[in-house]
Amino acid sequence: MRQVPVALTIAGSDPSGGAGIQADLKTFHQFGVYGEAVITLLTVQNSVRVSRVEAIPAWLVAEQIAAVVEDIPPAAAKTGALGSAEVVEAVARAAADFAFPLVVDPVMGSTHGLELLPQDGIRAIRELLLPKAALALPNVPEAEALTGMKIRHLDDVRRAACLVRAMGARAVLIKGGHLDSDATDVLFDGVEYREFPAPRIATHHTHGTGCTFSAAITAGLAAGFDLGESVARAKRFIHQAIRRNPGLGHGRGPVNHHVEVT
Ligand code: PXL
Repeated sequence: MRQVPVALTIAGSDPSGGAGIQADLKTFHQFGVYGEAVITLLTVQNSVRVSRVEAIPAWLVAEQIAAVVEDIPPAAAKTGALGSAEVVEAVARAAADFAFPLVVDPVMGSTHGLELLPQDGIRAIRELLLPKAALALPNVPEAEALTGMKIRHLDDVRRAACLVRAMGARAVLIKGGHLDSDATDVLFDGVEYREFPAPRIATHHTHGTGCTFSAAITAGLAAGFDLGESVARAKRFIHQAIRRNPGLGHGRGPVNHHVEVT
């Protein structure tokens, strides 16, 4: 019998510790989950700027995944920034053999605007990776890039969730953080729409919010919670993590990965 749930992140490095694999591992740990991390790209960044993105070759990403999965297979995995169409393709190929759910966070740009995935990578996500996803969780700009539609209201969000699900993801959660209204997320599993509302918090310390949220969902799945419960727990966690941000950095600082999991 396993003593501890295991989760894997396949994502980029943020040396400032707020986003990417660093955020994922801290979140896994806070949820009582043992974390594994396959690195897909390196960024040079702090809370003020992202000045460089260096991709890791696809074969090296594939070798890392194979090594950890053969030895300590996770109970759930997530993807974050993948950096190139070739890496997306390598991850999709590996995922064909995954015996555990894959959460796909289709990261396209950093909070500061620097590109973390080129156009052909977006197409590869749509065509190769979404069909392998137990859950895809785009934010509004990412959902717009995937579907080609303009999203303004909650009605648009529901329609976009349906369209992204038609691309092959078993469930879709569109994050409302970029909407003008409150930060309502919409989950569509093919049967029903479920809304996860949250009041907007007035702060610019939101660096790594998406990574932390998807890692929290992945940790919940790894620990055996169902999808709805995993999303609800993750939503409570990220809301508190933003609200109680530690105020670090001279720019857009990180959220608080130490808040209680409830
Ligand atoms: O939040 C998107 C994201 C994902 N991965 C890495 C990042 C960022 C945003 O800055 O740096 C490595």
